[in-house]
Amino acid sequence: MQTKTQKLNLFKKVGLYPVLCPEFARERSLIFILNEIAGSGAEIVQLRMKNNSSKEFFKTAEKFREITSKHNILLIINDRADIAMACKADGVHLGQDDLPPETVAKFAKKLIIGVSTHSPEEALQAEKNGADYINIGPIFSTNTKKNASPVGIEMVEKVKNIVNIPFSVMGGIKTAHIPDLIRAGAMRIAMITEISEAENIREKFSELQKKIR
Ligand code: 3NM
Repeated sequence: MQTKTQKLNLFKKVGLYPVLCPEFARERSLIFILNEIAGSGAEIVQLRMKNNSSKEFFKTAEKFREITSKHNILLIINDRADIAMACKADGVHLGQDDLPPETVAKFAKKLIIGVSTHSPEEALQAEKNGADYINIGPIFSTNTKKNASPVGIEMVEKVKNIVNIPFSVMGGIKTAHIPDLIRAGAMRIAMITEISEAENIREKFSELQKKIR
């Protein structure tokens, strides 16, 4: 079992950050997609299940833990610190309406805590409240998260100058956006549909990894 510091060191090295949800999988199972990216050298994966029961979420999380452990992949659970702890994940990713990071940090001492942020103010607040990393987004408009306005690449430049914790970027990011995002200072690029809805997931994953590294 790794310490939180060891997990955070691995997190800092992450380039591509795939997020898997059943709704954006083109009818393929999440386990199939996870195996595809695990075989392509994934370093991290986030499991996001917004429309399933707690039991279904937990059962899938347990399977994810088994596979990610075999491949030394960091496992982050979306929204649910309880499920993250129950399946022995490496971290939890919290939205603005989930438990606050400072609360989760009190009872989940070994979890990496990520927080979704949508403005410089939220980014600063998340850092102050004990987030280990933040996500900045949505960078571009996306059908995956329809009710949020895009913040643009300018937000990356702003936030990177004011926070000291690592950050990822997400939202509407496609392969062609990567060079501009890297130029703006983004080192960790999170994606749902560009990866999970790709015809050939392994091929897409390798292409993205090459662009990021
Ligand atoms: N959260 P895609 S953007 C789930 O900015 C989610 O907090 C975001 O999906 C945020 O890569 C987003 O398919 C959708 O656009 C990301």
